[in-house]
Amino acid sequence: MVPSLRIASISGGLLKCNQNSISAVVTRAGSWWSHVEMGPPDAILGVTEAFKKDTNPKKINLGVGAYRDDNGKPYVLPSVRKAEEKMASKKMDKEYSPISGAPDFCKLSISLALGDDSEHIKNGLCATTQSISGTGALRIGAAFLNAFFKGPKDVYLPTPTWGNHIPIMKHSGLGVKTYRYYDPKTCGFDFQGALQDLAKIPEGSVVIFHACAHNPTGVDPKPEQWAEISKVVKDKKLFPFFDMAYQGFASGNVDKDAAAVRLFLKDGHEIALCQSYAKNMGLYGERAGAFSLVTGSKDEAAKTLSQIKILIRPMYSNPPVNGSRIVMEILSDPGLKKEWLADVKGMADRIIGVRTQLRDNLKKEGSSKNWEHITDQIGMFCFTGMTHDQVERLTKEFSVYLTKDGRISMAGVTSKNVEYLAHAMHQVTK
Ligand code: IK2
Repeated sequence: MVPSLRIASISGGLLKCNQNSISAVVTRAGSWWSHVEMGPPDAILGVTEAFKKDTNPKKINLGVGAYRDDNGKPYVLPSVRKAEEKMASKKMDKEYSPISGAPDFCKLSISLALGDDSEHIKNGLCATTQSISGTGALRIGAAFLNAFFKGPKDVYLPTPTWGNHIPIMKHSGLGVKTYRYYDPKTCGFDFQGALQDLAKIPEGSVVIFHACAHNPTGVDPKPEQWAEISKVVKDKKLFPFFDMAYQGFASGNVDKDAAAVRLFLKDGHEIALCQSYAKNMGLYGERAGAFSLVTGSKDEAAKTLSQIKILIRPMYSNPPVNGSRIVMEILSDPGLKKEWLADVKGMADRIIGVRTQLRDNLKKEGSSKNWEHITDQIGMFCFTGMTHDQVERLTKEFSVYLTKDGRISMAGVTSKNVEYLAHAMHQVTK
């Protein structure tokens, strides 16, 4: 009944209907969706939409965190190209993947995170599933917490945090609370504030950490600070949930960037872990990632994985195959893996290099402000400290696009646009 009513309303709006309620709705509104209001553009992806409409040849997009080469062009890693050539010659089928993805993909992913010599892996403590990139990993993790976590259903996030963390948690039915993280006075890590807030969290709660290259601030705890954080988390019996979207991208070294995760395991924590291959393999649109629980026993790992699969099945059934095949080609071939590690280091080094260039060019422009945080911060982003008004001027007067919080994606800065960017930043901040 209802579908035929809808067709009638579309083809002329003249309806004769015995169901008074439906008739009233259709007659009044003329359509099923006339009550739906326009939503705001996404805080990050909306920046790219605005950038595309700008006709200024000097325009720069520093909004979304997607790596660009020194010509400002999207970059496909040479190791990824090689993996794709190998895959093409194999003429693979397009069958469905298992619900939790290819078993080898899961094994290779958790090894990359925990290290090849991990005792946790050897002892079978990890429940790993492929996910729709890092976002999907977070969504699976949040769904699992909502279904099975015995403690409070609030998760604690750093302030600020990646813009999508809060909606993902809320969408999964969890509450969101925060702990201090960034200190605007120093443009650095508020270590004391974070420790104080973590110590006040109710026992048995979930706390989310960015494993490295914190987004949006580019501010990471130092190794000795992580050690103290781990201790507070242990004392307060908190459950640590790591989001590792940038392994390799911060320092250029995948082991160094996984140090916090590995330290927590060494300290005896059980953890949740989200991984993404968007940044470190440049597989943004392939949507390859992983979610893991590092549990207390082999039996727990098997049981939790069985429940994770039951949660995934109605969400998207099973993950896409192409991106995970690229990851498997690279991580399972020692020669290709070595080339990939060099590719990751190349990207991280270029970003570290343009940080110095931006800071130096601001000095050359005559800026008397302290821009040391540009080089102190790490990873894809620089949290510049610019105000909303300054960001607005940067966009309006100079066609430089960035998120309203003053975050710059350093990946969009090149040796060709860095002088123009420094000039624009100086003009709006002097
Ligand atoms: N977690 C964090 C902390 C992330 O930064 C991201 C990627 N964000 O990139 C877009 C931006 O901030 O400009 C993710 C998770 C999820 O990434 P993906 O789903 O692409 O793997």
